[in-house]
Amino acid sequence: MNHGLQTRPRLLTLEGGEGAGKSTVLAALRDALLADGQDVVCTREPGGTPLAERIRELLLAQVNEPMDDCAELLLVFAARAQHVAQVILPALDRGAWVISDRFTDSSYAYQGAARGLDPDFIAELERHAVGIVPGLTLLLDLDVARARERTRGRDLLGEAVPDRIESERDGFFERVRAGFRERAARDSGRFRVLDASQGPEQVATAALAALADYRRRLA
Ligand code: Z5A
Repeated sequence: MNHGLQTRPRLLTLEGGEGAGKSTVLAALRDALLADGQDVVCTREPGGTPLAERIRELLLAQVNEPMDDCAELLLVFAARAQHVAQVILPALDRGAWVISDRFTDSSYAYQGAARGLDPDFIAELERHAVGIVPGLTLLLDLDVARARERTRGRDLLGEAVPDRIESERDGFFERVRAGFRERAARDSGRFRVLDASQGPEQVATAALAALADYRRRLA
């Protein structure tokens, strides 16, 4: 499945639909690694560098012009190429752990499974513009109705206004979820699927157990 790609064991990624709790889990993983004296870099996609964050703004802005699906895919990969070159590879090369809130699996799920773009084309971009895969990916799996409840609660608190992608219909997010689950099933050595419908503490405990198990296997 990883033809032409290099697995980087210290690259950890969090994946899942909106509101699955990735940011919450990322903080728990970071704290555990820091407590163990490790060098840790936390980052996110789309974004992670000033230029890539500007591409993120383009991707998420609600503007009065529909974004072409292929333009969306290429923007996501432009941001990722910059992120990998400027942040991820330098950190990995000095021996740090990198935890990224989303990475290439999101492109297969959102632009591939949900938008319907050719996964072989995505794989081609991955080979040329990214070149690496994480050693461990935690998929926070949550049904769409529950994810909606969580993000609606946050929006009502005035913390956020739905962006261009969040404004998609439920069918889109069902396809995103199915896309992630299919990738996890096909690459079970790299993925750990966590039940994200549990409370934050239980999800964090499961994520920490997955990390501890992974580190034991690496040692
Ligand atoms: N995108 C793409 O299309 N292609 C790509 O290649 C990439 C991305 C990389 C921005 O990503 C968008 O870019 C995203 C996919 C697309 N669009 N969507 N949808 P993002 O990661 O910035 O956006 P997001 O996934 O929507 O972020 P999020 O809503 O913040 O999700 P989260 O980080 O997984 O959740 P959270 O912030 O930790 O928690 C959300 C809320 O739920 C918050 O109020 C928490 O307090 C609460 N929460 C968290 N965990 C729990 C549990 N366990 N129980 C109850 N409540 C909880």
